[in-house]
Amino acid sequence: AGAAGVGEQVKYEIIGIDPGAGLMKQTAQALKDYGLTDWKLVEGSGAAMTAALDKAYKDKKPIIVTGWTPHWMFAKYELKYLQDPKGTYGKDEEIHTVTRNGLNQDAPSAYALLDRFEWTPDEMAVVMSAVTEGKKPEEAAAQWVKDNAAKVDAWVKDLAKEEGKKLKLAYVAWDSEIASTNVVKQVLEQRLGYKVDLLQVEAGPMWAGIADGSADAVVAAWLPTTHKDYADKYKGKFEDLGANLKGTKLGLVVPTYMEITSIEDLKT
Ligand code: PBE
Repeated sequence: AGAAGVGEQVKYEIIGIDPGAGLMKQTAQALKDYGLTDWKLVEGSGAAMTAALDKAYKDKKPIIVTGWTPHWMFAKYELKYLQDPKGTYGKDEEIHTVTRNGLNQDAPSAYALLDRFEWTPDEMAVVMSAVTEGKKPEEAAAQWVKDNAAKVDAWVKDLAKEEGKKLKLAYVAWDSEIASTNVVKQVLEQRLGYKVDLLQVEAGPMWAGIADGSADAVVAAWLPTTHKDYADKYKGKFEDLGANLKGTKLGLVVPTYMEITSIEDLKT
């Protein structure tokens, strides 16, 4: 059996995530670009997507999900990205740190730490895996900070403590961002004395919060493509501190036991 029938096997459904995610917009665009008019993108959440994947995988059933790297699912399951010959999912994507305007004046040490915060997909994977295995995100992040003291030392070098000062970090409950946001919170609290609140929101409110100043910073901005609409909408109302992680990827993901290799194979 080849590609034929894959649509019927999965009921012409692609398992998506939260509707505000850039990945959802890109996938809606992919359905257009590849002429997949019969297909439906199912809205849900990151957690619902991985639950559906887990269930299908255990039964060796076909499934197509929207996926991204870094993500623990690539370590837990044997998966592959479907090729994207039309380039709908962009390339050279990075995760950026973005702050509200004026944070530099109001919380200079936090701002400097946020500017220096940068890590690798492998480092993020350590935190993500611990969370998947049942650790609380806060504990997993605290453990990582403890185990990577030298790296953290460099991030906070020569920065003054700002004991008791409050800071709000907004994020979306994507597994990658749960990891990064919790690590930054731990560093701000343990090393710089801040009192950090985490605001878990959808992608739209996350960007709106930075633009209107109700949130101080996010380490969850995927640029230049995935969150382009948000970045364009709030241009001038936030500060982009650059990449905190490089080596990302987005697209349609399937278990390797499925024979299809390209998004084009869905059009049969
Ligand atoms: N993601 C994970 C997000 C950014 C981080 C790829 C699901 C998005 O699509 O907006």
